[in-house]
Amino acid sequence: MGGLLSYFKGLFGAREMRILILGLDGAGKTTILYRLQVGEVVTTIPTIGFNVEQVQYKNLKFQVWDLGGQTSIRPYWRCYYSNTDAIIYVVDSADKERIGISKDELFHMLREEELQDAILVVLANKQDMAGCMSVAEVHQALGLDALKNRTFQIFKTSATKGEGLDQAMDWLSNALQSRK
Ligand code: G3D
Ligand code: MG
Repeated sequence: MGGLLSYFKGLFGAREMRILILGLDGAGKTTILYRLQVGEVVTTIPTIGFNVEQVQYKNLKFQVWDLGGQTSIRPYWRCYYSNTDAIIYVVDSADKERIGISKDELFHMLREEELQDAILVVLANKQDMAGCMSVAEVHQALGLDALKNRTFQIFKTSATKGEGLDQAMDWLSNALQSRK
């Protein structure tokens, strides 16, 4: 079992746990999925036409797709929301132009009935890039102070350098275990 996933070992054997990794295209989601090192990433394209990447290790299932863009397919995302235990929301901290869109997508998604109990981890990714927003600036730009009744934490990461992901996954694993 690879590096990051070892944080989740206390969850193995429990019921199936579903974790969604979401965010705008280019945020770093696929990079993070591969960093989990859980064997093969399987990409499926549902008939409605968006890519869903998935890895499963024991009872842990991670699913990834891009938010934003085409609004016509948005209703179909719902097919994937049920029984979601956690959302890892990935933000490109260097993309100041689209941070507003990222915020809108996040809050749109959090309104879904099926996601009311999901734990939220926000990753302010690409912290290695010059001139990027700090974690405090990302927090502010996403309007995270408005979150209510949500188990939530934000972390700064660099997915390509592998920095910050340990802390985030450690926190998430603990949050999931305290709910098990
Ligand atoms: P997505 O799956 O959310 O669409 P990807 O995003 O994981 O495909 O990443 C998009 C691009 O950003 C990739 O570069 C990837 O290497 C890069 N990237 C991801 N995370 C980081 C990071 O923390 N820092 C930096 N500097 N780059 C990152 P390419 O060039 O392959 O398009
Ligand atoms: Mg991707």
